[in-house]
Amino acid sequence: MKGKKVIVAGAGKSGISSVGLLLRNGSDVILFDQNESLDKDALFRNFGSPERVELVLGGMPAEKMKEADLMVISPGISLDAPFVNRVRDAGIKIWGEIELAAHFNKGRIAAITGTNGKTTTTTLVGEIFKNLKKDSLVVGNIGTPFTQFADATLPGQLVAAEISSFQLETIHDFHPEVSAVLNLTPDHLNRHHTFENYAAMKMRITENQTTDDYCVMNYDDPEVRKRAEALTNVQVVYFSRLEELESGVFVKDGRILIRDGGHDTEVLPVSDIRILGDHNVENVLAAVAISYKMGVPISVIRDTVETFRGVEHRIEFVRKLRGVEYYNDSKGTNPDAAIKAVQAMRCPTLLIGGGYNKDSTYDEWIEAFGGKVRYLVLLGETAQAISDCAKQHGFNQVIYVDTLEEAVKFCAEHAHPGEAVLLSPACASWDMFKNYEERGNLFKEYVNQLEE
Ligand code: UMA
Repeated sequence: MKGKKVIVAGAGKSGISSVGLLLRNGSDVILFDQNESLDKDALFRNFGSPERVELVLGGMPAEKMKEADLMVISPGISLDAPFVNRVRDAGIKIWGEIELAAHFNKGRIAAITGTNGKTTTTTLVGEIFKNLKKDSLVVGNIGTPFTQFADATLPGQLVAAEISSFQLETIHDFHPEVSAVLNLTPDHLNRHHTFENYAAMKMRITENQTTDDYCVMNYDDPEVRKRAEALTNVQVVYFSRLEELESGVFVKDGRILIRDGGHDTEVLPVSDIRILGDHNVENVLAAVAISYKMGVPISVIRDTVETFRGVEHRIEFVRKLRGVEYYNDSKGTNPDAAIKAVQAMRCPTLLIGGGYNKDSTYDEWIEAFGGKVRYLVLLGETAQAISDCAKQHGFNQVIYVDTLEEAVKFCAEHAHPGEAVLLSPACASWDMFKNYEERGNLFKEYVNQLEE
């Protein structure tokens, strides 16, 4: 990278972190973002050598392209964007932020993808790694760009990486030692157009793996299994919540077992897992399989799983007020994730949903209400579409609100003791918020402001 000129597209977390890595390693950077109203001074404050960064906002001039050797693209930018096509046509290589990180990485990567459960599984794997080696890293879509640390990694250092379909679109040599595909259901169809494209993008996580490597796959998910059966370049390790496997990680008589080379080892009873719901049992099974194949001793895996309490914004208990429990599931950014949350509720629930439009369908989510949802309180771009869908399924208790604060107030006024209020939007947050974290944090703030 020394002496190269690199365009970094997108000045969000990934872009800023990529610029940092490139500067540390001797490149000059053109930082490009289509948003003309970004605060230039604030952006430059992120960089140690700002004189080696040129900021271009709005449009990408042709002469800038001529100067560049490479473009590093942020995951939020679609490869269909017109400026990306022009860069490609100009013969400039395009790497994703993960590919740039992989180029510098010396650590041992466990890379986790799938539609849902990525963050929980990556967090748990990261905790397991940290309990074995303090210098282990947790990076990727989870919120800490890999490029922040990649060039400082040491041989053998353990890296737990959450990897999204957006990030996999622009890998070339990214090569995890253990990969995992947790599940596959439709998501991000506005970006990937079809489920087949989306699933194919997720499967790219195995693209550079070899028969010395492992891919941890969900045996119970037909879409994953079908694709696992077609894999020849890597050793597949299955996990299953429902079936006893010939080899892999599975539940038998309420206990989690690892079966390897015909030998069974008990990890722990399912009843010792502290995170709610069947989907979380699956996340634990995956994390056990991943850590085991990365060589972590079972005692370390067991001790970590026993004490793991889950992640923020994922069916997160916020507060109990006048007998009503409030849960923040802002990370429920697609119908499948939201189904898991509503299924995990054990009492009548006032559900807050709606948000950015990803062309999802909401039928299965509404069907999963199963008589448990008393009110569906809707906000954001998708409110009308969700309401229409709910009514088609005979669910009429729909309320529209303009703000999240209004949604919380409505629920606080209408919930009875013994009921729950759940923010689980089934949609991304980008229509009204910066990200799901901001949405979840605001929800918690409004809930905590409710008076006793
Ligand atoms: N931008 C453009 N043109 C575009 C789109 C965006 O110029 O067409 C610019 C925006 O003006 C903005 C910047 O790009 O300034 C934002 O870049 P980004 O959207 O790639 O966001 P980052 O802040 O870099 O965050 C990204 C991930 N975001 C997305 O994939 C949309 C974060 O995942 C990730 O945590 C972070 O990198 C660190 O790796 C978030 C996410 O929602 C959590 N991911 C999706 C999901 O989980 O479903 C995939």
